[in-house]
Amino acid sequence: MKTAIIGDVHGALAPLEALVAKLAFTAGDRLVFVGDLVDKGPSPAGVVRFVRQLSETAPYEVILIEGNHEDRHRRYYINTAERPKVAQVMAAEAPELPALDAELTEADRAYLATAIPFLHLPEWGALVVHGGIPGTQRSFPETVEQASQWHGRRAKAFRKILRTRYVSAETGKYLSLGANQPGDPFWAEIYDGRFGHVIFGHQPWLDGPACFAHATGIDTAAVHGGALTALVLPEEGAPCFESVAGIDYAPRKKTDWPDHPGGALTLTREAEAL
Ligand SMILES: [Mn+2]
Repeated sequence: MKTAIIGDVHGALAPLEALVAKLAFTAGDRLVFVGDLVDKGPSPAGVVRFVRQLSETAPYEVILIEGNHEDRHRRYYINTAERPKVAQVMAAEAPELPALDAELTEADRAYLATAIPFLHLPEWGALVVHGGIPGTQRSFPETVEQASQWHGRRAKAFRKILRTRYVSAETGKYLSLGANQPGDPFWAEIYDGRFGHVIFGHQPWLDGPACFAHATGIDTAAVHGGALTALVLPEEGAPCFESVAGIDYAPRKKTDWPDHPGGALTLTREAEAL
């Protein structure tokens, strides 16, 4: 049984089809998406449909981790029913919200609602999240069920795992997009492995997967002229990356991207289990 975790797809349907074919899954394998199936690329609804149909028909397990882009579409959809004026403002600022909303079927929406916020991979001492781990985070739920029982401030703080990029150099605290100052580190640069080796998306890396001491970034900028990448954790032997060419479709906001760490994959099967 192998597990493959695919980075941010962002509507890049043709690269996704090519990568899934290349991964040659067999019955009993496990395919995990790190989140952000939608937005930016040419076929967000097509990607949702493709992944949903895989989950319904493939002889292997398909797991979707929730990305911040799934989260904003979910909030928009709730607002269209409960707070139409808020939805109108959101739609005016982000036309991709109503555009995708119009294309998704009830089945697609129901599938997106199965997304989970994280996945533990105990055999690898690893944890999959979309964004990252703020330096202030002191505990991590053992199960998705446990996390779903958190409410209020605790739940809100926990949702930062969908969005974390930079953290405060002094406190390790989560910084919202654009709030970082020179010297504030990308979260994975200072993450000490306290919750295991973290496999994450969210931050595109044009120079290939980003291998930190206790974290691996697998969003290789599939819609920004990079590649679509999977981290493959085989039944036996060492983990490796598989990738296919992406598309050059969405503008790159390269100015605020962190430096690529270089180096090789640090994840090993011998990693201490949680
Ligand atoms: Mn993304």
